[in-house]
Amino acid sequence: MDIRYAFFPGAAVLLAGAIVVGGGTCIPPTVSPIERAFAGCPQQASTLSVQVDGTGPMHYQWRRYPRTFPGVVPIPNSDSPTWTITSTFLSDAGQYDCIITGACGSITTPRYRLAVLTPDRASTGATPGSDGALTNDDFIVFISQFFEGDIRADIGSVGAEPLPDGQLDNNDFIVFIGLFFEFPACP
Ligand SMILES: [Ca+2]
Repeated sequence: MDIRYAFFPGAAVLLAGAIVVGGGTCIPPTVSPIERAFAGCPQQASTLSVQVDGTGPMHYQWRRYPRTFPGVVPIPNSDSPTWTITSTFLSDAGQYDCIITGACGSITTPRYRLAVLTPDRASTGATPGSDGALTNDDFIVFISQFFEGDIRADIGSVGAEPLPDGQLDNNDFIVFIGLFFEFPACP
């Protein structure tokens, strides 16, 4: 008697939930715009963000694609539509995405690019790594990054905009030269 009494209220709750979903009111997450690029300045905060529509609550998992090895690495404590690097270094340049899970599905964004707008890429002897000074060594390291297809050299897009576009071309050189001669300015 007691067991049967307890069972029916539970069944009623499940049925009510199914009606809401079947009624078309629950919308899977979508992101807009699809493609996004970001740029950060050295030792300043950089923020990546995603704009989502759909039925919440929404949960977010940002991920990073490491530059030096294959695979994708989840970023801890990143359950937010924005993810901020509190102090940005050249090593943060690269590709990121975000898995968004809503009430009725999940979506993974395309890879977003983050450029770090620093001309300080070398120390004495053209050794990679910043040293707070701007010299010929920084040109040498930037040029070698460029010709090696290193994602850290992708700092310019069409019109010499200081944003990464996945291409290594003249725009990256123009942005680098601008950063070099205006050091320490960063847009
Ligand atoms: Ca570029």
